[in-house]
Amino acid sequence: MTTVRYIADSMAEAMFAARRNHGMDVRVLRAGPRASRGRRMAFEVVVEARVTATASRRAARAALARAVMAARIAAREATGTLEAAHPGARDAGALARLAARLRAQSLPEDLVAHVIASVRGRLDAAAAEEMDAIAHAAALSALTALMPVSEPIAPRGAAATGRPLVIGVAGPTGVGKTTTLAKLASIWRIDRGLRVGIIAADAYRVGAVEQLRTYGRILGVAVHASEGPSAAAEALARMSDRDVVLVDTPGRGHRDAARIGEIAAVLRAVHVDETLLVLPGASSARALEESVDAFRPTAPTRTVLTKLDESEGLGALVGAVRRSACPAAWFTDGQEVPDDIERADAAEFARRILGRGEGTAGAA
Ligand SMILES: Nc1nc2c(ncn2[C@@H]2O[C@H](COP(=O)(O)OP(=O)(O)O)[C@@H](O)[C@H]2O)c(=O)[nH]1
Ligand SMILES: [Mg+2]
Repeated sequence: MTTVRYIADSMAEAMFAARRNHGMDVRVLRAGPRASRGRRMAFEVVVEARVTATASRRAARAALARAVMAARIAAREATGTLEAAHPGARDAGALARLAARLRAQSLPEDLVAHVIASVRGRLDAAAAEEMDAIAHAAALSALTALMPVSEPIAPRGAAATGRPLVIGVAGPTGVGKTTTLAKLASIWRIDRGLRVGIIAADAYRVGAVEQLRTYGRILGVAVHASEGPSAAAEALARMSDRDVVLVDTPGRGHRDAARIGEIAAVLRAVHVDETLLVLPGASSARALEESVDAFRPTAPTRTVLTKLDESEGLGALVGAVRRSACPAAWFTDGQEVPDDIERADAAEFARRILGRGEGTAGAA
């Protein structure tokens, strides 16, 4: 058996490095303080080195990044071509193929009409052989403009503000709330060195608190469980020295108005600065709309779009985000903590809807 040793100034850092390279369920053979070298205390984690998919995933990501760059250049060139083009015939074929692609991606019908109208205006001026490329570029810019996005939240630290930034996470069951919270906690704790706290509010489901405590242990982040609004407020009071406190809430069925009211009461009790509404890609347009409406009492300020890797109908999310009136702040596209999260990018989302390949030609 091959083993790998991680040595760091803190247990959390050593464990984090090990999990980052070997995955969340790596076998830990030894973890603890290390005979001190000089005056500094060190910690070590020894894990079993199995062949993991991490390297190939990195390679795939790099390839994806190159493909995105190529698409970006192609789109820019297509736009340039359009500007230089002379008036010509309209191409119903390119528009029909584009509309079919958008419908296949569950973009709401009114938004399909909007995109097609914008594209038609630009095709009027295009030559026949470049219709699809120009339709693709025009659709890309029309779709990009339809998706509201915001900068991700960047906590400034309690020293600057005198209190923790409090961020609630709400949404239906199983959409990725707890996973997303762990990704954010990890980024802020490990990458930015902030003091992070987690409150597991109303975590009635067996295992829900345990899931958070596991992340808490790995990240060196305190996790307090609480039941009801006043207990949540007490938990927050115990974390007043933190830079940022994340409040996890249990999922509720979107028809469960009473329970959603309880979640809203908890979030009010801790005076949240922001509430993230988590919406999954792998969900129907109808279910997403119902969730957006049902969770309005929790007063969300931004959306997080999860499970983009599992969805074939991303257009439905454009409709849902617009309906919520809360811009998207992050996208997630996998289960891996903390890797599979990125800042929301409207152009990137439009590209995912249209497909990254050869334009709209083969898309229907
Ligand atoms: N494929 C994929 N799975 C995810 C993503 N985010 C979370 N999950 C998985 O979805 C399941 C439910 O996640 P969890 O965070 O417990 O959802 P919660 O009930 O909303 O807190 C877990 O198996 C996660 O690993 C994502 O972006 N992509
Ligand atoms: Mg959860």
